[in-house]
Amino acid sequence: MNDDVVTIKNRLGNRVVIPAHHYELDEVVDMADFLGDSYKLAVDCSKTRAEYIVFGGVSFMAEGAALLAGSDQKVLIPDPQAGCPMAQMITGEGAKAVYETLSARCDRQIIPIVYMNSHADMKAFCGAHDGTVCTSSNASKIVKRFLDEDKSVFFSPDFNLGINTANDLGIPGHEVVTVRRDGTLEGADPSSARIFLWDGFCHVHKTFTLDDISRLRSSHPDIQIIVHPECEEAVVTASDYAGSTAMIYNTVKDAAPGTVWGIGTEYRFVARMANTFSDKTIIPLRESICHDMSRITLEKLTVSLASVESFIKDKGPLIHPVTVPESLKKDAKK
Ligand code: CIZ
Ligand code: SF4
Repeated sequence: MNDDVVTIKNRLGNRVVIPAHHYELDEVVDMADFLGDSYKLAVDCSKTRAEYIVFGGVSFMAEGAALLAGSDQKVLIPDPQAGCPMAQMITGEGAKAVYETLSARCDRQIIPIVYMNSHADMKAFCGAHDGTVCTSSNASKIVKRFLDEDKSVFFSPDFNLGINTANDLGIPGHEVVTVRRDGTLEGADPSSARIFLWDGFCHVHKTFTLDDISRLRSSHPDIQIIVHPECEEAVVTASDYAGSTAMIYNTVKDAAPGTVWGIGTEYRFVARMANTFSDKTIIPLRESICHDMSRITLEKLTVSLASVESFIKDKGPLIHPVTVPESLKKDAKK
């Protein structure tokens, strides 16, 4: 099967690229032209001139590539069912209704900020309402910028990234409102609140617990704990560091040989780091897997690549094209 992907890729040459997210199966990562977190993949895809981008990742990431792709480029996802449950916890339409309700109750202008892990309709909603898209590495900087302008912020979809960002910025709890997915509000008085947090979550990162950290700290007294800010507030607080996938990777890469790391993010990524950085001891907080990422298999990748060849040859169907409606593109790109 490996040969199949390699053979087809060789025939297609630089007409095709395969980007893959760090959380993908090894068999997909092994075939990738470039690897990264969602932000790096979006940037790298925007630079490629390949006509066909066969995406190893979940649908919002492939959509991001389609958003930035040129009119002569096509993005394919080997399994369109590979979605991110967190990104699906809010829609552009739902967010607009909530935003209008909140705006009517808040004394300040509210700026919507959406995490990269979201669909194009959410990005378009933010773009159309003076808002923006953030990553886990620049969330604090972006939220701060708007707070400094005396605006309030509606942050979605990830509650944990939002509350961890609020903590980073020292925003007191009495200025934070949680917006439940059923529309109810909890916490601060909405009229004076500075930050409204949608209560979406990533089940992969939410799984890590304080017990996981205590267990590792007692068995490895020198351990340093590093987690992704999609983890629970208490877990982030009890860790030594928190940061994006890229930050976790670089911190461990640059650490001294012999150091011991407990890592709270997707298991396959942690297991690969343990292999790559074998001069350090790398232990997952627990084996938490993103099953949506697992939907992209070598077999499906091969089928997608083969469909590119048959499309070029005799206009066979592409398996599976990812497009963003023209009506969303302009606002989402903002
Ligand atoms: O949880 C995820 O899916 C992450 C951290 C994605 C990414 O690369 O930003
Ligand atoms: Fe979504 Fe979490 Fe999977 Fe990332 S790890 S794609 S946020 S479910």
